[in-house]
Amino acid sequence: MFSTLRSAIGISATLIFCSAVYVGARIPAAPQEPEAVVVKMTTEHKFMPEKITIKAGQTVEWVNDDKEMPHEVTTDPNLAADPNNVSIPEGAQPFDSRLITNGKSFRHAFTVPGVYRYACPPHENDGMLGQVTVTK
Ligand SMILES: [Cu+2]
Repeated sequence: MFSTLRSAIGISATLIFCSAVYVGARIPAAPQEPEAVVVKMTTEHKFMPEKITIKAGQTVEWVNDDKEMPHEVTTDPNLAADPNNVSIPEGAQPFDSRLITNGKSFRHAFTVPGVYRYACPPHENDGMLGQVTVTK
Protein backbone atom coordinates (compact mmCIF):
# COMPACT_ATOMS: atom_id res chain seq x y z
CA MET A 1 0.00 0.00 0.00
CA PHE A 2 2.66 2.46 1.07
CA SER A 3 5.05 1.31 -1.61
CA THR A 4 2.35 1.79 -4.27
CA LEU A 5 1.68 5.32 -3.00
CA ARG A 6 5.39 6.06 -2.87
CA SER A 7 5.98 4.93 -6.43
CA ALA A 8 2.93 6.93 -7.57
CA ILE A 9 4.44 10.04 -5.98
CA GLY A 10 7.77 9.19 -7.52
CA ILE A 11 6.26 8.88 -10.98
CA SER A 12 4.32 12.17 -10.59
CA ALA A 13 7.45 13.96 -9.46
CA THR A 14 9.34 12.55 -12.43
CA LEU A 15 6.57 13.65 -14.81
CA ILE A 16 6.51 17.18 -13.38
CA PHE A 17 10.29 17.40 -13.60
CA CYS A 18 10.33 16.14 -17.19
CA SER A 19 7.59 18.53 -18.34
CA ALA A 20 9.44 21.41 -16.69
CA VAL A 21 12.58 20.48 -18.63
CA TYR A 22 10.48 20.15 -21.80
CA VAL A 23 8.90 23.60 -21.38
CA GLY A 24 12.32 25.05 -20.58
CA ALA A 25 13.78 23.60 -23.76
CA ARG A 26 11.03 25.18 -25.85
CA ILE A 27 11.78 28.74 -24.74
CA PRO A 28 13.89 30.17 -27.58
CA ALA A 29 17.38 31.09 -26.52
CA ALA A 30 18.43 34.73 -26.81
CA PRO A 31 20.28 35.35 -30.09
CA GLN A 32 24.01 34.88 -29.64
CA GLU A 33 24.98 38.09 -31.43
CA PRO A 34 27.96 39.97 -30.04
CA GLU A 35 27.36 43.32 -28.37
CA ALA A 36 27.79 46.10 -30.88
CA VAL A 37 28.76 49.76 -30.82
CA VAL A 38 25.79 51.57 -32.38
CA VAL A 39 26.06 54.35 -34.98
CA LYS A 40 22.79 55.98 -36.01
CA MET A 41 21.93 57.21 -39.49
CA THR A 42 19.86 60.32 -38.99
CA THR A 43 17.23 62.45 -40.73
CA GLU A 44 19.92 65.15 -41.06
CA HIS A 45 21.90 62.75 -43.27
CA LYS A 46 24.65 62.27 -40.72
CA PHE A 47 26.29 59.34 -38.98
CA MET A 48 25.97 59.74 -35.20
CA PRO A 49 28.52 59.66 -33.78
CA GLU A 50 30.50 60.57 -36.84
CA LYS A 51 33.76 59.17 -35.47
CA ILE A 52 34.18 56.24 -33.10
CA THR A 53 37.11 54.27 -31.73
CA ILE A 54 36.77 50.57 -30.98
CA LYS A 55 39.04 47.62 -30.27
CA ALA A 56 39.89 44.92 -32.80
CA GLY A 57 37.27 42.20 -32.64
CA GLN A 58 34.42 44.57 -31.80
CA THR A 59 31.32 44.92 -33.96
CA VAL A 60 29.69 48.14 -35.12
CA GLU A 61 25.97 48.25 -35.86
CA TRP A 62 24.63 51.04 -38.09
CA VAL A 63 20.95 51.69 -37.43
CA ASN A 64 18.77 53.71 -39.79
CA ASP A 65 16.82 56.15 -37.61
CA ASP A 66 15.58 58.13 -40.62
CA LYS A 67 11.91 57.55 -41.44
CA GLU A 68 12.23 59.20 -44.86
CA MET A 69 15.41 57.95 -46.44
CA PRO A 70 17.34 54.73 -46.82
CA HIS A 71 21.05 55.03 -46.11
CA GLU A 72 24.16 53.00 -46.83
CA VAL A 73 27.57 52.30 -45.35
CA THR A 74 30.43 51.62 -47.71
CA THR A 75 34.21 51.53 -47.58
CA ASP A 76 34.33 50.34 -51.19
CA PRO A 77 35.91 52.95 -53.51
CA ASN A 78 34.01 51.41 -56.44
CA LEU A 79 30.68 52.18 -54.75
CA ALA A 80 31.45 55.56 -53.19
CA ALA A 81 30.40 58.63 -55.21
CA ASP A 82 33.93 59.96 -54.62
CA PRO A 83 36.52 57.21 -54.03
CA ASN A 84 38.60 59.71 -52.03
CA ASN A 85 35.90 59.75 -49.33
CA VAL A 86 36.64 56.16 -48.28
CA SER A 87 39.71 54.25 -47.14
CA ILE A 88 40.61 51.12 -45.19
CA PRO A 89 43.83 49.91 -43.58
CA GLU A 90 46.16 47.62 -45.48
CA GLY A 91 45.08 43.99 -45.14
CA ALA A 92 41.40 44.81 -44.56
CA GLN A 93 38.58 43.97 -46.96
CA PRO A 94 36.17 46.69 -48.12
CA PHE A 95 32.55 46.20 -47.03
CA ASP A 96 29.21 47.56 -48.11
CA SER A 97 25.81 47.43 -46.46
CA ARG A 98 23.59 48.04 -49.52
CA LEU A 99 20.68 50.40 -48.80
CA ILE A 100 19.38 50.18 -45.23
CA THR A 101 15.73 51.17 -44.81
CA ASN A 102 14.21 52.75 -41.69
CA GLY A 103 14.46 50.60 -38.60
CA LYS A 104 16.86 48.16 -40.25
CA SER A 105 20.54 47.85 -39.44
CA PHE A 106 23.86 46.54 -40.70
CA ARG A 107 26.63 45.00 -38.63
CA HIS A 108 30.31 44.66 -39.35
CA ALA A 109 32.98 43.07 -37.17
CA PHE A 110 36.38 44.78 -37.36
CA THR A 111 39.43 42.57 -37.07
CA VAL A 112 42.21 44.57 -38.76
CA PRO A 113 43.38 47.60 -36.74
CA GLY A 114 43.57 51.00 -38.44
CA VAL A 115 41.39 53.82 -39.68
CA TYR A 116 38.28 53.11 -41.77
CA ARG A 117 36.69 56.07 -43.55
CA TYR A 118 33.24 55.25 -44.89
CA ALA A 119 30.47 57.01 -46.76
CA CYS A 120 26.78 56.86 -47.59
CA PRO A 121 26.98 57.14 -51.41
CA PRO A 122 23.54 58.77 -51.96
CA HIS A 123 24.37 61.51 -49.42
CA GLU A 124 28.11 61.98 -49.70
CA ASN A 125 27.54 65.45 -51.08
CA ASP A 126 25.57 66.29 -47.90
CA GLY A 127 28.67 65.25 -45.97
CA MET A 128 27.30 61.89 -44.84
CA LEU A 129 30.69 60.47 -43.95
CA GLY A 130 31.97 58.56 -40.96
CA GLN A 131 35.07 57.05 -39.45
CA VAL A 132 35.90 54.00 -37.36
CA THR A 133 39.31 53.76 -35.72
CA VAL A 134 40.19 50.24 -34.67
CA THR A 135 42.89 49.87 -32.03
CA LYS A 136 44.76 46.65 -31.20
CU1 LIG B 1 22.56 58.50 -46.43
